[in-house]
Amino acid sequence: MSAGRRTLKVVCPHDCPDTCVMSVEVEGDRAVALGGDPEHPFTRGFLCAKVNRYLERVYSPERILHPMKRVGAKGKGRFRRVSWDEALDEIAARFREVIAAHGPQAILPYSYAGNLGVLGYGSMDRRVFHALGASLLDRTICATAGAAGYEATVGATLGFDPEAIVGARLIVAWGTNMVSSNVHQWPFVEEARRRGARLVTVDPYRSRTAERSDQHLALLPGTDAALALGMMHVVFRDGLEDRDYLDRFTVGAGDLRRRAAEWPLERVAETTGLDPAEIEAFAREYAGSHPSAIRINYGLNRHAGGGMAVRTLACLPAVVGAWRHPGGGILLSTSAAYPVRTDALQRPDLSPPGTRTINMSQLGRVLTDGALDPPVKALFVYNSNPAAIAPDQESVQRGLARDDLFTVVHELFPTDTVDFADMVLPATSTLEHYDIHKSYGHLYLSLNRPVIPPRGEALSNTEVFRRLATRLGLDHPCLRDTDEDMAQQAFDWGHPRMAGITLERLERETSLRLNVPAPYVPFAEGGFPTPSGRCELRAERLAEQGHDPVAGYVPPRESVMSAPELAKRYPLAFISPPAHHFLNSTFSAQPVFVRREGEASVTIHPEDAAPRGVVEGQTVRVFNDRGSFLARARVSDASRRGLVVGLSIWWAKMCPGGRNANAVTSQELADMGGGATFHDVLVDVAPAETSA
Ligand SMILES: Nc1nc2c(c(=O)[nH]1)N[C@H]1C(S)=C(S)[C@@H](COP(=O)(O)OP(=O)(O)OC[C@H]3O[C@@H](n4cnc5c(=O)[nH]c(N)nc54)[C@H](O)[C@@H]3O)O[C@H]1N2
Ligand SMILES: Nc1nc2c(c(=O)[nH]1)N[C@H]1C(S)=C(S)[C@@H](COP(=O)(O)OP(=O)(O)OC[C@H]3O[C@@H](n4cnc5c(=O)[nH]c(N)nc54)[C@H](O)[C@@H]3O)O[C@H]1N2
Ligand code: SF4
Ligand SMILES: [Mo]
Repeated sequence: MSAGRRTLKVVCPHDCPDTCVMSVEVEGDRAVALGGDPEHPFTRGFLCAKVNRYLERVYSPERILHPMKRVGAKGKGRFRRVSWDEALDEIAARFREVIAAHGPQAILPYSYAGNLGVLGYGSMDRRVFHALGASLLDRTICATAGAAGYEATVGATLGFDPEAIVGARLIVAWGTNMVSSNVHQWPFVEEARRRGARLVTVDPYRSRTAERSDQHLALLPGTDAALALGMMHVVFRDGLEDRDYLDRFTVGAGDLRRRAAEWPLERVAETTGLDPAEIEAFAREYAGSHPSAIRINYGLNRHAGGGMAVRTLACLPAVVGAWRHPGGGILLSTSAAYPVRTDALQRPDLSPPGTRTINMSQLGRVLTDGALDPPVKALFVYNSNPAAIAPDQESVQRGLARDDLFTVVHELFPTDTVDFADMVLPATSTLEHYDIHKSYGHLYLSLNRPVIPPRGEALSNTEVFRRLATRLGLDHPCLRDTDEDMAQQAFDWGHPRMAGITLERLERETSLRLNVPAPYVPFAEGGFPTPSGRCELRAERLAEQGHDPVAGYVPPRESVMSAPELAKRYPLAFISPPAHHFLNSTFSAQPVFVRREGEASVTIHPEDAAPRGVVEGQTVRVFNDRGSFLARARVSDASRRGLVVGLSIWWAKMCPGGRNANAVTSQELADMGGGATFHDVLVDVAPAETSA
C-alpha cells in the first residue's frame, strides 16, 4: 500500500431502506476504491449494483462543479459560469423582490430525499425558509399515505426487527421488490429459507423478487386490502385467529370480524383478480405459520386507497398473533425507532402562524394555477428532480417553463429540472460532507464525515442555506449553527434507545445499533404506541378525520372495476416502479446503468398486445387524457393481463419525445396523508407512428 492510503467509512445517502455503511480507500485527496463495510451487520460487505459504482458518480465529468446562470430559454439547459457571490447575491435580490411584490409565501422550497441524511434532508434549509416565512411544503411524494395508515393501526412506523426475519417460517414480500429496492434484507430472507421458510410475493408484476419466490400472487393493482380482508375472512370463519392476542392487545376485533365477513372468497377473487382457492390456501398458510413476517414497502401505498391498504394489512399480524414471535409481524419502516427532535432541528416555530402548506405531489397544479394567491414566484429545488419524478409531467414542465418564475436548483447533475433553472448551484456528494443517518430499513445510527475535499466549488445543503441566510440578512442565531451543532440538536440523546450512543462514539465506530434488544420484538406483549395502547383494528382517530374507523377496502380511483366509463377508453392499469439500476431518477443518466437498463420500455401481456397490434421490440405510445410517452414494447406475461409496467424513473429528456412514465400519472391524492398515487393509473397502448 502506498503511503497516505487509508480506509475510511462513509454512509450511503440515497433514499433506500438499507442505509449502507461504505468503506472507502482514499489516497491523498482522492477516493480510489469503495465497497460495502464488511463489519456492518446489515450492509454485510456488499453494496447494491448502483452504489458499487459510486466513484464514477463522484468523479463523473458530467458533475456540476460551479454556480451557473441561465443564458438560453427555460428548459434548454444553457448556462454561463458565475461566482458563488454573484449567485447568492442574485438569489437574495430576487427573493427580496418577490417578497416585496407578493409576500414571502410566494417563495416555495421543493425538496425530497435525494440526500436522506438527517442534516442534508432537512435542517438549515428548513430553518431558513421558516425564518423567511416561505410557503411550507408537505413532502408527500413517497410514503405519507402508507405511514398514516400504518400509524392508525400500529401507532408508529415500527415493526419486526429486520435481522430477526431469519427465524420466520413464512415471509411475504407484499408490494415490495426487495431484490431491487431493499437488497440488504435479501440475505436474511435467504437465510430463513435455508432454515425452511417459504417466500410469497404479492405484486401485480413478476418482479425480480417475485421471480425468486416460492409463490407469486399477481393481484390487480390497488386491491391489496381486499386480499387482506379475504385472508381475515378465512381466518375468522375457521377459528384460526389468536383470540388471546386479540382480547389482550387489540381494540375493535368484533368490528373487524364483521368487516371480514363481508368479504367471501368470490368477492375477493373478483376484486383482486386472484383465484379463490389460491386466496384460501394463502390465508390458511399465513394463519398456521409462526413466525410469519410481512415485509411491505411503499409500492402498495401509491394508490387512491393506499392509506387504508397499509392500515388493513397492518391488522393481519394482530389477528394471528404473529407479533408474539421474534421475526414475526409486519414491517413498513423502522424510522420511528429513532428519537429525532424535529422541532429543534428544523425550527418550525420560526414560521409565521397561518403560513400555507403546499402538497409537493401537486406541483404542476400549484405552478399553473392562475387563481393561487399569492402565486408561486420563486422556487428553490434541492434533493429532488421534479421535472422527472413528479406526477402529471405535462403540467409540471409547463409550470417550470413559466418566464415569471425564478427557479434555483441545487444539484450534482444536469437533470431535467436543472434545464429549467435560472440559477444552478453545485452540491456535494456524501464523500464530501458531514451528516448523520437514521435508517428506514434497519436499527443502526450512522455518522458520515467528509473523506475528500468538495469537488469544484460544490457546497453541502447546510452550507448553501447558511450562506443564503446571511445574504438575506436573517439574523436568528440558529442560522449560524454548525453541522456538528445540528447533529447534536437532532436527537434526544437521553432517550433509552440512545443509551450508550454519543457523537464521540459514532466518530470512532461510525455506526451503532440503537439500544433495543436483539432481536427486537416490539409488540410481543402489546404496548402499541396508539392512543388506546392497543393495536387499533378500529381507530376512532380515523373517524374524526372522516374515514371509516374500521379497517377496510378503498378501491383504486382508476381501474376497470371502479371507473368503468374511463376504462372504456383506457382499459389497462399502469404502474411504474423502480428499475433495478436506477434510484428514482438518481443514476438514470450514469452511462453504465443506462447501458444495463437499455432504454425506456413497457411490459405488456401477450393477450393485451395482440389485439392492439403491438409486437415485441416495437416503439409504442402509452397514453391517457393527461399525456403520453414513448417506450419500447416488451411482450411478456411478467405483467398480468390488464396491466402495463414501465420500470422507472428515466430522465424525461433521455426518452424519445422527451417524456417519461410520469406523463400519464396523476396529481390526485391518496385517501390518507396527502400521498401521491403513481400506481393508480389507467392508460391505453398503441404502436407509435413510424415517422422517423
Ligand atoms: N433500486 C432501487 N431501489 C430503491 C428505489 C429505486 O428507485 N431503485 N427507490 C427507493 C424508494 S424512494 C422507495 S420509496 C422504495 C420503493 O420501493 P418499494 O416500496 O418496494 O415500492 P415500489 O418500488 O413502488 O413498488 C414495489 C413493488 O410494488 C409493486 N406494486 C405496485 N402497485 C402495487 C399494488 O397495488 N399492490 C402490490 N401488492 N404491489 C404493487 C410493484 O410492481 C413493485 O414490484 O425503494 C427504495 N429503493
Ligand atoms: N412514475 C413514478 N414516479 C415516481 C415514483 C415511482 O415509483 N414512479 N416514485 C416516487 C418516489 S417513491 C419518490 S421517493 C420520488 C423521488 O423523487 P426525488 O426525491 O426527486 O428523487 P430523485 O429522482 O432521486 O432525485 C434526487 C436528486 O437529488 C440530487 N441530490 C443527491 N444528493 C444531493 C444533495 O446532497 N444535495 C442536493 N441539493 N441534491 C442532491 C440527486 O442528484 C438527484 O437528482 O419519486 C417519486 N416518483
Ligand atoms: S442505495 Fe441502498 S442498497 Fe445501495 S448502497 Fe445505498 S443504502 Fe445500500
Ligand atoms: Mo420513495
